[in-house]
Amino acid sequence: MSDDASATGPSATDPGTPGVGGGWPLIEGWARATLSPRGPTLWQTLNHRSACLSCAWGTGGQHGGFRDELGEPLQRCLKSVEAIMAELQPAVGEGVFGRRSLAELQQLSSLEADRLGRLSHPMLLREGGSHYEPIGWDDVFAIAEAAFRAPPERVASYSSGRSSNEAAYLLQLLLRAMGSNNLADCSDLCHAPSTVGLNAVFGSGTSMVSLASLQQADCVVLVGSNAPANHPRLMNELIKLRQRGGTVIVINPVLEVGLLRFGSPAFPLRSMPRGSEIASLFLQPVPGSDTAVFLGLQKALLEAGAVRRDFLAAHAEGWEPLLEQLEATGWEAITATCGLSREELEHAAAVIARSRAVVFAWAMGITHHANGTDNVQAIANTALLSGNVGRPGAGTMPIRGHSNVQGFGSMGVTVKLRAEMQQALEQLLGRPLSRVPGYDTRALIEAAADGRVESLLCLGGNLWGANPDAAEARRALGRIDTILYLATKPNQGHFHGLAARQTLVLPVFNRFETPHRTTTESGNNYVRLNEPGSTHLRGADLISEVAFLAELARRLMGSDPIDWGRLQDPAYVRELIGRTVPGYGPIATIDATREEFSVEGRLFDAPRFPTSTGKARIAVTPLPALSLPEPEHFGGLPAGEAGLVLALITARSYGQHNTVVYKPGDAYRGMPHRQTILMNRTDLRRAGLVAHQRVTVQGEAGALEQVEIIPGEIREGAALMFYPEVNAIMKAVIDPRCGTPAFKRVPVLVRGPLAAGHDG
Ligand SMILES: Nc1nc2c(c(=O)[nH]1)N[C@H]1C(S)=C(S)[C@@H](COP(=O)(O)OP(=O)(O)OC[C@H]3O[C@@H](n4cnc5c(=O)[nH]c(N)nc54)[C@H](O)[C@@H]3O)O[C@H]1N2
Ligand SMILES: Nc1nc2c(c(=O)[nH]1)N[C@H]1C(S)=C(S)[C@@H](COP(=O)(O)OP(=O)(O)OC[C@H]3O[C@@H](n4cnc5c(=O)[nH]c(N)nc54)[C@H](O)[C@@H]3O)O[C@H]1N2
Ligand code: SF4
Ligand SMILES: [Mo]
Repeated sequence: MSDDASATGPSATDPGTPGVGGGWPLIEGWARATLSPRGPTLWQTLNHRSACLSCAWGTGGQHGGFRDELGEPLQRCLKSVEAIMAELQPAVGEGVFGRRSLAELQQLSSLEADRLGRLSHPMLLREGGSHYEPIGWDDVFAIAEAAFRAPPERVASYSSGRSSNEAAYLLQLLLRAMGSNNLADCSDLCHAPSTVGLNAVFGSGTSMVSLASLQQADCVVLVGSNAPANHPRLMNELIKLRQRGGTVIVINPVLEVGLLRFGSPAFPLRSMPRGSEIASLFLQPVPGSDTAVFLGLQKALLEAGAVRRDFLAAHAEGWEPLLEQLEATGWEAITATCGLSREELEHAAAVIARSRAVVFAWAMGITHHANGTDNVQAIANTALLSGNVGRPGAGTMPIRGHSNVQGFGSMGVTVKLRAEMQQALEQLLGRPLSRVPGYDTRALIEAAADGRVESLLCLGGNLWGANPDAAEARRALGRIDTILYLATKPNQGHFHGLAARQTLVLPVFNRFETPHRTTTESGNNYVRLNEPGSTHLRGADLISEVAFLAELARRLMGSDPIDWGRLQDPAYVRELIGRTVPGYGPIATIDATREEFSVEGRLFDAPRFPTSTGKARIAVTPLPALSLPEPEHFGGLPAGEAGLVLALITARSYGQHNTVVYKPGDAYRGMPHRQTILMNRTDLRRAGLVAHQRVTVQGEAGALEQVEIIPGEIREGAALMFYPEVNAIMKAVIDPRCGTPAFKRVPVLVRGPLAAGHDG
């Protein structure tokens, strides 16, 4: 731990790594992009009235490209630029797919696949074919129509949260009208534990904190989030919070440099020169132990007499058994599980207790665990025990991933459809929806592997690359008859995730190019209106996602029971959304009003929740039992080799968006290329390995060779590698409550020749 992080922080990292997150490399990045040949189009796009493509923090829309929902200026980050620049690439060169065989395309790295350029024409790969070949839209629709006439339980979709609300709504309406609930979505691999956990506690599965409310907090507890890389604008809020005297408690096994200090171009004079201090207190727990951390914080609150019993009595139920659990659980059990000291936990609890309004925020470090849903509930319980929900400046705030992933959930792209929306859809369609439970993403892979899926429509994303055990994913997808990939750019999934009979790759407009208006929802429940745009791709044959889905539905169902042809009109789609999606009423008239809005019923200014009693429902969260297998589990250590078993965190570098790599290195963590593993120096000494040695990293599904060891500020017993490459070697335990893989605690054996001079 570093109390007052400035004392121990940056200087402790390897020489050569920056001591500040953000900072001048951001300015250089903007300058490089601006001066490139695509610079003018980049700036046009940045100023276009549409939401940023990249993360769900949300920027842009009707307020203008650079403004947030409060109208504050300068709210775009370099990640936004990276995402736009990738979309502004020229089309994949003419004849590239004709010349390059599938075998060659399969050799491409993620970065190389992305750098092929934008998809511009529909393509088909036939069974046994060696090349993707061009195909016309009429033939595409004929194939798609035939494929989706399969029995409803044998059709499925997968989606990624970049598309619009309108496309998402049509996708689920199409599948549900056909009688299928198989609506797998990237959120199954992401924040599903947040949705399930928060729904269990509060009856609402999203953030209860708006941007305006966050600005009233005097303490933020930031857990399992690398916001400097993945939600850079949140850093501005943390800088402002510190400047008004507030406290930031960071909980993360990795001492991420940008969480210690961050230089933000939004504050050129105050923050850029040396960076602003972010963490007031940094706790480095064992990966996967956050429930223990929060039980420790709750126990410390209880022992300090800081549990708000009056608040609990009035606004919560089920809290008595939790207090009993806290009394019955010894400090020894808590500290042995999470690896933090009692003093550290008591200190952090005291900060929470004396703060006026605390926001608890988290990302994948919390959800990517076998007990991810418990982790979320343990956080929610802590917020309740300390009285930090249901008033401005306080509450629970999952930091969502993709820029419209939350909109997909609101639109009903989920296997856990809320009763209210189910009823509304049944009324709209005039018949009951199927009661057969749908496949979430992991269930989809299993069903496909068993030969139970015939046709799959992928609305964006990279289903192959996002799943653990790449060989298993490839085999599973290979048993599906027909796969349709709607995408803006090629990715490795289009070359490895191939169907048995036919695979189609279909080019779509991205958000700022779509020729009609669309909407998106941010992680803080703010619905943005995106204006129509146009594409720079001359002579390209792109389709809008709404047009594609409405036409497929019309061919399959005509006007039964609704006029699917009319759904080509996005304003009509919005009308239906307004009628059937809870909290979305204002969208029905947004074309006329142009007024963006917060989804109704999500932000709580008073401690009354949408549960049957209006009270929050506290449930006990069990202390996790964490252990790692012995080397023998991986076949043991060969003679002459040193090594050890570690809990591997698989995460994003500073230069990628999910499975799409933009830049190979990660300067902030001192990892110069992607074949690296971040390890603690004590572990290296203990195992007899040395810095920069090339080792084998062996997981339960395979091994990666020649991986360079990078020593760094990561907790003992833990290591970090980059996804998606590492998905080739790992299997993942699944959180049984939501189907999310434990991507952040993967057992691996790290082994290599015993370092000279080490006696084992
Ligand atoms: N630039 C950029 N922006 C993105 C994305 C991107 O790839 N690139 N992806 C988008 C998406 S879909 C998502 S979901 C988000 C992801 O945003 P993040 O969740 O910030 O991304 P990860 O890289 O998965 O990093 C998780 C962090 O959790 C920490 N961690 C790991 N294990 C544990 C643990 O057991 N406990 C705790 N407390 N911490 C832990 C890691 O050290 C790391 O700092 O970002 C979104 N925004
Ligand atoms: N080991 C490990 N695995 C992980 C994770 C991890 O931390 N560790 N993180 C998980 C998480 S949080 C997530 S969210 C998933 C991400 O999984 P996905 O969402 O499936 O993957 P992405 O890489 O975001 O998908 C990128 C592709 O989307 C397409 N695309 C981009 N914009 C558009 C658009 O507007 N429309 C359409 N139709 N297509 C578009 C492009 O073709 C691009 O190549 O990965 C998960 N997998
Ligand atoms: S923080 Fe997220 S939404 Fe805001 S500009 Fe950066 S990538 Fe876009
Ligand atoms: Mo995600």
